[in-house]
Amino acid sequence: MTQTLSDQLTPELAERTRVLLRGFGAEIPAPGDLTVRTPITGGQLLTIRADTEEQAHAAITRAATAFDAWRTVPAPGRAAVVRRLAELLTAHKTELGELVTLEAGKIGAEAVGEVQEMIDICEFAIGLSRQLYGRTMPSERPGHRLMETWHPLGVVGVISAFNFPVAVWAWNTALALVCGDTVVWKPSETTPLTALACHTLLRRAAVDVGVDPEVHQLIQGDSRIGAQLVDDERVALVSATGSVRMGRIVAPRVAQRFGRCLLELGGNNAAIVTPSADLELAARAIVFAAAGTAGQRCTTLRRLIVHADVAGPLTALIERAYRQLRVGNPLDDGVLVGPLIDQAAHDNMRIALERALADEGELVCGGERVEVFGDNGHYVRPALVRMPAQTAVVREETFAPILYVLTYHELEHAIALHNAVPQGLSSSIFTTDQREAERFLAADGSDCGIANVNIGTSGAEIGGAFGGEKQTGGGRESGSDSWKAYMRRATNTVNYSAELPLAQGIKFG
Ligand code: UN1
Repeated sequence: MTQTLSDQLTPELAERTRVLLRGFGAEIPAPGDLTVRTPITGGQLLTIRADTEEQAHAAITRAATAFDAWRTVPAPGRAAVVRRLAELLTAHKTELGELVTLEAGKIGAEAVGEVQEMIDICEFAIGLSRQLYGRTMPSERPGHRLMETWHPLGVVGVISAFNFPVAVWAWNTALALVCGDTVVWKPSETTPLTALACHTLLRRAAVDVGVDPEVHQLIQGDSRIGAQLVDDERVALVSATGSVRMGRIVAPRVAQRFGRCLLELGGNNAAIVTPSADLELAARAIVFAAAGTAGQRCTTLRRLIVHADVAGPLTALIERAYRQLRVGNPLDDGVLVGPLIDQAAHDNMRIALERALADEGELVCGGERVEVFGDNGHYVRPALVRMPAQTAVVREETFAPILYVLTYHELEHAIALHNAVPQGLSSSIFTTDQREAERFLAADGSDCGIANVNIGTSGAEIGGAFGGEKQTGGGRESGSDSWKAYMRRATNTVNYSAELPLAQGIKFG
């Protein structure tokens, strides 16, 4: 029955995908060797042709050529294309959200939220275009001025992941464009159609405001195409989002040619819940952070470190919420947990759960497959697992909805446990005790790039810098002064006197 439903649904979803693509003004790609599936049924939406090595090379050439003129356009003028993109995104918000749901499996609210995140970063970038500030410093020499200026960097290669198929591209692209860079985008091979939609909208925005559309290039394919961006000397910055394994390949290769890298790799995010916490609030935040996006955010909450005195009641609250979570077709209203991206994600979840149980973990609830469309699509109930210790499997990032619960007695021990993983992206503490909150945010508190109080680990706003430490890769994207990664800094000393005093008081001749 459900199997049949999926057989009927897949062609409908495929047709809907074509309608959406046409609505963005995109051409339906010619059939090719890359199969695009929807995680909703696991069925095929379209096939597309992956780019060849020559095509990717030509795209980088076009971006490098466009850069020559683009870098001389004043930054507020460059913002015009980003402003127009924001307008188009606003006009197509629902449809682009729907395409994200079809291709990545996100529920509607989260998919539209992702498009909103794109609009937010566009607005940020537009304002930023008038605030690419350099400093002036007092020169030690009379009649001299010392200052720094920020200049466009060059071609930026953006490698993005399936789980935020459009927002992370927008973080990079909106900033890169106002900074005067051109962009070559290699999206995940799992989500090439949302990429095609964004690429089409951006090119349209460029044409609408009289900007050379070649400032943005899209190349499609697997990691071999990505490797071209990594190795091409003309790509000044490689901004890559993905696994630690991918980062280990990308970073040394870019460093080898003295290129720059901006890495946003895995997270293994934890929340500490202290006895003073508002448990109802904590439970709500925890459920969204751990089960939202079916556990497939890099900011997903994966470890809960709870004081022994409140572990019982908190786990009970989370368990109750988990049992009520509706798992199903992300296109249906009321569904909160959509599918995992593919079979491999499902296998990884199963293996992680087996390992956790072998480590004497106790499954509180969840973890089982949910048959939404029979054998098709990989739907699971988010799992809650009580762990006696932070074993190897807990220290790894499994990109699926598993929340491990550990207990502590002393806050110092909780912070030590919190930091005893190789990743360092996001973190939270739930407490109403200011001392505990400040202790967590202090230099010897959370070692992550993001440290929150009384909110979950996921769902960051664009205004702050986004990224993390240790194996997360050290990069910062999005807000604050992350733009500096997309520009080069020049230090300028100007002598407006008729003398030639040397620095450090040196007399020469
Ligand atoms: C990601 O999962 O790669 O903070 C990005 C969040 C989102 C971005 C996640 N704003 O969860």
